[in-house]
Amino acid sequence: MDTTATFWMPPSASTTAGDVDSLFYFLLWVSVFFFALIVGLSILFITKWRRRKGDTGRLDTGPTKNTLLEVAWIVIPTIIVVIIFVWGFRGYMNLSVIPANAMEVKVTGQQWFWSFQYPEGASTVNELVVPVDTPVKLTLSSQDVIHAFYVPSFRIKRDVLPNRYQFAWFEATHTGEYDLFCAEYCGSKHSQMTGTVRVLSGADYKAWLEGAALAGEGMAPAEYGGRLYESKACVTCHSLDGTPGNGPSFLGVFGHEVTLEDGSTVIADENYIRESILNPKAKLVAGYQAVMPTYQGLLSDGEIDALVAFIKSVGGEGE
Ligand code: HEC
Ligand SMILES: [Cu+2]
Repeated sequence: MDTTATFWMPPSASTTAGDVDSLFYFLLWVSVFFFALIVGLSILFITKWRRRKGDTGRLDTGPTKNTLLEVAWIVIPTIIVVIIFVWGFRGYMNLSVIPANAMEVKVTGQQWFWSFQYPEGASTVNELVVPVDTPVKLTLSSQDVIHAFYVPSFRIKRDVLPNRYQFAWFEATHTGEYDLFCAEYCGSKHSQMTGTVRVLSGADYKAWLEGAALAGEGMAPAEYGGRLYESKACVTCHSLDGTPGNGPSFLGVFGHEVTLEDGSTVIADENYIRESILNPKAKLVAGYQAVMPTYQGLLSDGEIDALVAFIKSVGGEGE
């Protein structure tokens, strides 16, 4: 199997993709064949037996019964439909029955990003990192509305619902980067709810896990915070240049007075920032909706410190 895209299909890079594709091509060519047959015969009959000049207007009597023909048009389509059913059902089972030795990744969808938690404790946002040639089980859930986890190159798509777990699995056959989409309209920034699946060799994956544990080491906290601002998707709602988005801009927030929904005010200090990240609904900024997801469990203390340092650095204190 090769990973190049075709006219009809994106690259195929999972163990189940080949089967999905062959069934698709079978359906496609069966449809093309019958389309050509039916339209071709229609055109032929229309021209051959059209009313000509001098016709009296009475219909000729044709054959009234042809048992062989009738049996053929019942039996042949039935066989084709049964083939499609069996083929499709086997493919469906294949996609639904998760191999027992699969490594497990927890996937969370929320407006408007994906987050991933790995068995070893690492976590990522909008980037799923997996080893090649290893079955991966995804346990999917949503923090808010219905999303859908869709990786075209693996031919998997699964609805992601609040209040219950959904499952999907895949085994990547090639290293590389593959697109990840949300395939269920989930609000104003649905189209930006995209990401990447990065498939690494076994050794690179181990190295990545170790690197993830050391992330931010040797970097100034504000610089590391700037990375997290992008990698943890704060960037989708908070600008740095003063433009309000779904959330207030970070420009000049730190050290200033913030008016809250109930009319009271607070000074945006370290504790306020920290609380805003872990428990966004505790103090709502006036004029904004409570759409910020909690990052409880998604960010370590070190990461929160870095984000606080970053927000401080964005035209903060008395600029
Ligand atoms: C889905 C959109 C969204 C995302 C993603 C998001 N926020 Fe927010 N954030 C908001 C909204 C809306 C508010 C204002 C309402 C509130 O206080 O909850 C807010 C408020 C805040 C505040 C208080 C700001 C102020 O002006 O008082 C901070 C600090 C903050 N967010 C930090 C973050 C950080 C750090 C991240 C990333 C780790 C992040 N947010 C991700 C939507 C978002
Ligand atoms: Cu979505």
